[in-house]
Amino acid sequence: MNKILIANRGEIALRVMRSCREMGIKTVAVYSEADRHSPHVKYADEAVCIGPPPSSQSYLIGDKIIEVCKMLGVDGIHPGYGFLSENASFAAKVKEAGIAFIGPSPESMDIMGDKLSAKAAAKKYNIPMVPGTEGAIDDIETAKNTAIEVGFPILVKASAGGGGKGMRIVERVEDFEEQMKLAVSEATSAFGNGAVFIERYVAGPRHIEIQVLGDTHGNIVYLFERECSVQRRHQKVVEEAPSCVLTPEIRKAMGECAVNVARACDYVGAGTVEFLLDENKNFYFLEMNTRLQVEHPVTEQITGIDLVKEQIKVARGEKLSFKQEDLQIKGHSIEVRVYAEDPLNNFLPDIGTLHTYKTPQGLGIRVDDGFEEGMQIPIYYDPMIAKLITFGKDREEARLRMIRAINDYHISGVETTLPFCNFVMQHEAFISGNFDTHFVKHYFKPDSLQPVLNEEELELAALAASIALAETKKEIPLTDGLSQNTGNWKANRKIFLKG
Ligand code: MV4
Repeated sequence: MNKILIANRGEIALRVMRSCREMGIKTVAVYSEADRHSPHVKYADEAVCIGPPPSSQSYLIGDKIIEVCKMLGVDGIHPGYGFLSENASFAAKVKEAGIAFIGPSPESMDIMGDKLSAKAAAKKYNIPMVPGTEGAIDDIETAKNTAIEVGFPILVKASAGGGGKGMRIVERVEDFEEQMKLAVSEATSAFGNGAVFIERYVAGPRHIEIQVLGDTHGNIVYLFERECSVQRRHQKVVEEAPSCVLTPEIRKAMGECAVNVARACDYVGAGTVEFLLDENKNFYFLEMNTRLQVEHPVTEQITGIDLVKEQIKVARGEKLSFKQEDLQIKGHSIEVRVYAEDPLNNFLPDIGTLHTYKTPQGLGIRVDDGFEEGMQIPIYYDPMIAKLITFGKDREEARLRMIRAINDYHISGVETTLPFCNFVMQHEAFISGNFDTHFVKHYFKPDSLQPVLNEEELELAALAASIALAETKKEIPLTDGLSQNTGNWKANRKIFLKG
């Protein structure tokens, strides 16, 4: 493979290109008119504009991207995540054009793209799954009986959904019929497929996913887990590896199940198998994501494996160069997603210009970003500015390093989720590891971001303020410690008077 086109933008396009360059492979960027000056365009060996800013007119036009490949003699396409990455018909067209799709086969994508067919495939390998209906519901009365059997509350899920889309909790049998019908009509309009099924609702679960990697020779390994429980409305906020709740035995059992799920669809390339872990540490297979995920860097940090390089080697038909026994977890890694969103304003996207943009540096810090100082954040795409990743010998070192890195990250011009990430890092539940998917809902209120002082601290602060005032005869600015992320958090607290 001599030339790879990256059918994506931003940080992931850059991240893929870096691995290509290390492998001596030429890179081609595609970009929309909104991304003309983006780092991924500058970094690539060649770059082609494929259309206007909306992704429906650029990054999602598979045929145009294939045309570019033919024009420039490209022999592989890396889809990144999002956009065309899980589009089986695009993968098939790429293959037909004689170009390698750096990802799984269209058949694997089809099986795993539908939750019911994914569960049916997994069932052959005795993978633990949440009790519920086996196929799509076609008869309300039968479904109601199943719901009574598994016990309320239950979840109605759309088979074509995923990532939380098309899910409904039903608390009482009286509500079942109405909620079911609503779920079917929602699924029909959102996915063009009204198939829904039932599962028992697992309350307060942890979301743990396993990274897998398969080659074209039938070898599949697992690269351990990522803990992704800290999320807000199905949007992951913090991810880490390893999870602090898995024992070596559960890790091995989950890893082997994940490999079997991959085997169930003859998986090739990098993929992720999602599980729920309940309070008693029982795990249940949920779905498989057939792409490289946003949070893949934490796995790279703890295993030392470049997942993009492995994807490319597998796409070239090479055998995996390591076996399961060769893999081990070294250290701990945490990732936070830095979004241009305002945590004080219900995480509303805050688009604008990055007037200041200084990234943290030093041992154990990795920043995967796709922006530079002075750039505008386009309104057309996901508002993620960067992924901030730390690595340490253990969880506490990675966590303290993350707090340091967040404080060394200077962004002005847009509000970001950095203060929110800092809140998570300092929260007792995160520190102890005792949290689940309801972390944000349970603990976060916009007030949490304002450093509130206790009585004694307030008196001291007032005293300090009066002394300072007397000395300088200048007003001391009250800071909420949030509007700017300059300097360290503690120093930034200065004085905050409630009310
Ligand atoms: C569940 C569940 C509880 N019980 N299934 C949401 C995303 C999708 N992948 C599956 N999801 C869930 N499925 C049963 N039977 C709770 C969730 C869920 C969740 C899962 C992972 C991460 C965050 C979540 C937030 C809310 C609900």
